Amino acid sequence: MTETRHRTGRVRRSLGLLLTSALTAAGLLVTASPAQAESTLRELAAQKGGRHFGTALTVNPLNSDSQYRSIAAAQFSAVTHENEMKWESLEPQRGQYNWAPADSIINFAKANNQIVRGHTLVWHSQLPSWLNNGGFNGTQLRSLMENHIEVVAGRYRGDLYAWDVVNEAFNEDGTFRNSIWYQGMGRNYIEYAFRKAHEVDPNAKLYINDYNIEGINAKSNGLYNLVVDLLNRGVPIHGIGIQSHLIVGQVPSTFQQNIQRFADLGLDVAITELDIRMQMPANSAKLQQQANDYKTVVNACLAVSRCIGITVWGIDDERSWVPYTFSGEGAPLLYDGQYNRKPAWYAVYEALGGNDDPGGSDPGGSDPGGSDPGGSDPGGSDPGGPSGPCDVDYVVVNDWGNGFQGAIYIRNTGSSPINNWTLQFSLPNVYLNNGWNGDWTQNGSQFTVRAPSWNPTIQPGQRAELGFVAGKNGNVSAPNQFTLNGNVCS
Ligand code: 9MR
Repeated sequence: MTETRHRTGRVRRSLGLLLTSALTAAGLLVTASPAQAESTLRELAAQKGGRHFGTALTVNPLNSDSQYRSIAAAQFSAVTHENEMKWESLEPQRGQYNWAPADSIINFAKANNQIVRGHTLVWHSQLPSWLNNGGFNGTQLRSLMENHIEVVAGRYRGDLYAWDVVNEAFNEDGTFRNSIWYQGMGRNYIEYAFRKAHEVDPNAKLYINDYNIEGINAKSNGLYNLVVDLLNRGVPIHGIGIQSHLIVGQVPSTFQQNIQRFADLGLDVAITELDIRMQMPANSAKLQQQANDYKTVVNACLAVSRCIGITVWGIDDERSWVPYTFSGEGAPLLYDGQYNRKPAWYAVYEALGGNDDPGGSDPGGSDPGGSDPGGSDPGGSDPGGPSGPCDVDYVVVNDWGNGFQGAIYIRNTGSSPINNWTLQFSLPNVYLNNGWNGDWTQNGSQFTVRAPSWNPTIQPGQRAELGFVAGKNGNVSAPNQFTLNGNVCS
């Protein structure tokens, strides 16, 4: 279940024209590419002070979809059950427990050396109807809650790194949510829950978790005041879970400062449910903004030593909760519905310190990026021209026979910014369907990509990442040559 570690379908331009052509003609391009290690997100996060990079999993694709499983294992070092550990999932009828779905995710995590965040013990939502509609009084609710913690945290004692003991206890204005727990016990339910969880699983890190607490605002202030009070009274609370269900272009400017103020209380902070949604349809500008937003969030966490990890709320856009909940919104995650890496994936990769060019795909059960549209050398015309301060990598991300997805990385290897660039190359037998992170045009086999207006400059040492989807008519080879503003790139 380990990820293939070479870059499939990747052409390193610096292999040289002759060698590339010869290998391409021989159909050996993929196997002849130097096998280079590509860091995974989990490895990179571990190198950043032992942080985790996690995801939420659901049992259905996990048990039926080998590509989902493969990415889950390869890229992530922490796992949260998206729904399987919630009270209604575990105890749908009073006293009748359904452990199998939760267990299978735990077993997957163990097999893949992943930590598990337990989600969640005490919440107002996804409660079984026997509990919601049971008409219980405060004393009964306390005993039901403490019994639930005993049974569930007891069963998984030693398996979990952390528990979200209490989830979503606050209203937006910083007052306590009027949940059945609050109605029955007032704010004391929070203290009771933490004390019981600590008694049952003394080694687990105990978190309070919430959304819309990313920036400094009324809600995060309410949480802050509660936590100060709990700490003053010796309640065993160890961490703040900042869910981070965000909207493209709206990462709060005080995110890092807010993480820091909780860390300064001596608590761990984790980003527990990160996703960044957008109005559909997605386009390249939104995807680029989303990539920048992911980078901002990762950087905010990395800047605070007690921000110990980041979990994204799912693997791919198609299986995300977002489109089912916010009408007209979607595409919030790092992979699209076909498990292609999005610009956000690369942004996270770079923010975590990845500096070897990653390949274009995560090989799944069957390697989707394993076939290169090789074939005969197209013998593209050589436009000549001076060589420029640029290095271009061309990657076949995915090839499905009559079409493929490609990525092109343009690195500025010079010492001054490259503004308003134009990239040109020849790609016979290909017809463009869609290109992103630039304005793409095709004239016969000649392709031109102009810098997008929202991101016209490549700074020295930085790179621009372009993507495209194209149909093909016959054999397709990697372009022989790229020019940037008329200069030939290496
Ligand atoms: O992603 C979960 C979705 O599948 C469920 O239908 C939903 C039900 O409330 O819960 C979602 O997960 C939530 C998480 O447990 C707590 N924070 C907000 C998450 C998104 O709603």
